Amino acid sequence: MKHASLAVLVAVALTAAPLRAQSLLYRPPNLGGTWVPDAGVVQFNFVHRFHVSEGPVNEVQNFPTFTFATGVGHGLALGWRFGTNSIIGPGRLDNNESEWFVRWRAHGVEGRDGFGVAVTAAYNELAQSGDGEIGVDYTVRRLTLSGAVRGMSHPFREPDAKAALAGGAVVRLTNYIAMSADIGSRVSPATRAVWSAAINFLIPGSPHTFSLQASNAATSTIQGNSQGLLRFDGSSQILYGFEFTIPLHLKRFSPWFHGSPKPVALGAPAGAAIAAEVDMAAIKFTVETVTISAGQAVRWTNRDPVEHTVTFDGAAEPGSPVIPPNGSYVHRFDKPGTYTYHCTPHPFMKGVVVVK
Ligand SMILES: [Cu+2]
Repeated sequence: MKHASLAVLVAVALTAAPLRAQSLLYRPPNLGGTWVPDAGVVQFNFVHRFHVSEGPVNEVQNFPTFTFATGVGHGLALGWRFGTNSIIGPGRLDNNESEWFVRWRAHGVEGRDGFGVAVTAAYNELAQSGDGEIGVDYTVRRLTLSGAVRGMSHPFREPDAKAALAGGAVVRLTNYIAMSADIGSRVSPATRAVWSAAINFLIPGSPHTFSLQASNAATSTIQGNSQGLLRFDGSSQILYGFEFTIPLHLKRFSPWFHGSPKPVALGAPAGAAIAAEVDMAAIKFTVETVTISAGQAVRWTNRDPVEHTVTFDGAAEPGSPVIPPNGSYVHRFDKPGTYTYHCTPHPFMKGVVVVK
């Protein structure tokens, strides 16, 4: 039963309706990009970078940054980033960096050819700084070019406002794999420039993207992305790590709050007797093989919180539309034969109808 619930959870997490979502295939690591989640979507991105300090201790130093953002419609997003081991803080005792932001996508759609423009206003609590970014990108087929202009009222707790510039590119080698890199710097005073390079993946059949990256930037905030991390001897500190992006479609959690949905009956027995029942539960057809006579019908009932289909291999029979949770589907078989079928969203779900 434990395994069944786990299978359901995994399937719920992986069966997102639209795959269009904030994606590392359109954004190099240290650029905010122009993405804004759709209304009703909570975006959770997790960047984790680390380095191993030089001997004798060889301690791993971690630099995680969490991003939460939600779309509120009209191209607007509200978000919060939280990073630790920030280089903005006054010392090792106070180095948790928190940045609140509002982003408005003024133009364009992520992943579509053409220009995208987003304006971000932020407040960095650690630096006590009002920050802003204008992000622009241009996508043409497999290439996305990105740029950003940033302003910070108190960068790294300094008294005077300063600007930073950054630019980068993503090249999509396939629909699932991309390479990306960027470079950025504060305009003045001359501080260590920031850079990153990454290989980015879209996880097939999911809305999740993942990247493996190297960079000299610590936290992934407007300020953190504007200045490189230095070693004690003044040389650049290279960090390695990954980013994982998770869009959560709130609509998918509605069964938690609304009880079981109303039964929906699809298909029709067309005057035939229902000779076999097959439940869909725990992402499986609970009866693998049913045997009926020609002219009889089978009824499938979805007991899962996710959608399924009954799709015949080689389109031997028409097959069902999407069967919602608590929905059922009836189909009558007129010709003897062995009909193998599967579920389109979960191709590992398989069953057989033998008609004598
Ligand atoms: Cu399914």
